[in-house]
Amino acid sequence: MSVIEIKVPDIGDFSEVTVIELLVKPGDTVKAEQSLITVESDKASMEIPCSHAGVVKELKVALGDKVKEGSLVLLLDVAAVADAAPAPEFVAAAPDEPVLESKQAKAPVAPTQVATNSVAIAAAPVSPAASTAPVEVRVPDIGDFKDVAVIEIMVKPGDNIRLEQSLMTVESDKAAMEIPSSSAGVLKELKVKVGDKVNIGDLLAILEGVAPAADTAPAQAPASVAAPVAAAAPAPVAQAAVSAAAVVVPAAVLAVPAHNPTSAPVGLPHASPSVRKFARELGVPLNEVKGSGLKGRITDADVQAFTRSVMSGAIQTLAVEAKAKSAGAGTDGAGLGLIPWPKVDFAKFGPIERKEMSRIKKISGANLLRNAIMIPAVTNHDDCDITDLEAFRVSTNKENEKSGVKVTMLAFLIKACVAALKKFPEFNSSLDGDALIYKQYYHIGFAADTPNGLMVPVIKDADKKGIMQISQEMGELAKKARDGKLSPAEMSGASFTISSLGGIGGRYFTPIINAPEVAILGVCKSTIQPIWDGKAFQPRLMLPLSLTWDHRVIDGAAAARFNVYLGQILGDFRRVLL
Ligand code: CAO
Repeated sequence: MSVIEIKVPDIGDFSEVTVIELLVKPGDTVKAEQSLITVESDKASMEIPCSHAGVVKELKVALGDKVKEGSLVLLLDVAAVADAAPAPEFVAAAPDEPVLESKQAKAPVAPTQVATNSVAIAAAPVSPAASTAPVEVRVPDIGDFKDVAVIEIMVKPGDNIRLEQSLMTVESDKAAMEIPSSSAGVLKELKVKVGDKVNIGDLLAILEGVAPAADTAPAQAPASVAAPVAAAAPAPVAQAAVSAAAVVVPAAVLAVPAHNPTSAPVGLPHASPSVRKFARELGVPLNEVKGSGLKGRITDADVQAFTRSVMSGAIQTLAVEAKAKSAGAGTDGAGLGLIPWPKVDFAKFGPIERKEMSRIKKISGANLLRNAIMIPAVTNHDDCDITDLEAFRVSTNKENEKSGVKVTMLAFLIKACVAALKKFPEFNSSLDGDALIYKQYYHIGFAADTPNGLMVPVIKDADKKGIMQISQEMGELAKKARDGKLSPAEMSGASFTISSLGGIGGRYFTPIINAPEVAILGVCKSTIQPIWDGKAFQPRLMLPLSLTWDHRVIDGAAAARFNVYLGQILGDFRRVLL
């Protein structure tokens, strides 16, 4: 008997997660990669797979236990199956990267929502020899996503395809991913078209003239070595917004769930804490939502679908019942008591075309709706004089023409906001029940307009960066946003957001707070205005500001002071140094 310990692998950013499901018991024979337990954080549930084949000797966790990376899950007798099937050699997958399954490399099932470092492991592929035989490229393991839509095809028959070259983009309700090629060669035939729905293992393309082994991974990757998984089996690149690892959603549009200390009482519908919280925030009665996840588990998408159907009046009777129930007891807001969304046959009035909104728009819509309804938001408008700052900006750009970095007003605004956030810390806080979490970091999100919808990349530690560095990072992040290549990490963690329409136009607007942040600054186009200096009107360049704030946390006076202070800094940037 040779017994080894199976431990919780690197589970990303989660320090402690709860065991919510035991999928094996002592005596069970398990295959390598077979899921052993399901764990759940406030953001995601994930299955922990087994790194070896063997027989379960003893479980070391029970339902409800809290575990973290390195916690012992079970003891496994690997000798029991050694004769029958020798354990494969493994390489570690990169974090958050589902592993590609190709003909040469059989990848294991990645944890449900968060891929891991040490357990999402791929058997080392056998390098293909130089060959002209057709090779099939199939959908790799893309995690917990089913029926993902092909939204873009980047190659065409006849193209020379490199190993790992992106072939197409697929999109689920949580993320868009590029599917890379598992081989090099000439594209003989595409087996899918835009709009097709695909699943793991589906045939995507056929390549011919497969490249020699030099292009591919070594045949024998050393056991348990953290080799870049791309070399062995390219991983799809999670792009879009959406917190693929669990709640990978656009930072702009999906609030990171606040800390929820209470664990689920027994008997509640099967849903993770974050989904329950999301449902609570939208006033969705979870026991009326049909779960589409594993074993009927209710997902964010189910809650959103329920909300949409209520809004469209599809289940009017429920609304009527809810209203009837709340009558007499007074409305608590959960039942909202709204009349159904108007259903109009527009075709009666003229020609129409119906187009599905992008996934990002759908997700952002639900989150914007929640934020708009749940936050008692007020917007203060103000103007500030940026005449001198603009002159400085223009001269800075002239001096640094060769650097390739363009400084726009937004970089100065980010820096000025950091100074204002330091002076008025409640603007850099989040509500947590009856308490406020004051963040001691200054991560500033900025709204970026992209072809797929609104994205919010985040400049991390803006207080520690200069204007040039902020400008450079902004340029890179804005480009990634437009190309749909932002990683979840690049969109998370903002403590305050700026939405600048200055490059487009307009005077003022009322931006919606990106919960759980408590304020957002909207900026429009600066214009020359006649400003009275006590003796005469002077032509001054005035920048319109629109600060939206959460009245539960911030008072009107503080908001006015914030804007005034911001204006003073932008009027004379030397104040940042004070
Ligand atoms: N007043 C006058 N001009 C301004 C300005 C302002 N407040 N802000 C920017 N400009 C100018 C820039 O100087 C630049 O001029 P030049 O081309 O002559 O140099 C031009 O407008 C374009 O700037 P930009 O938009 O490319 O750069 P930015 O740093 O100001 O903004 C980004 C970057 C990514 C934020 C912006 O491109 C964008 O996507 N804005 C839209 C954000 C949005 O959609 N918000 C709404 C959210 S709510 O739905």
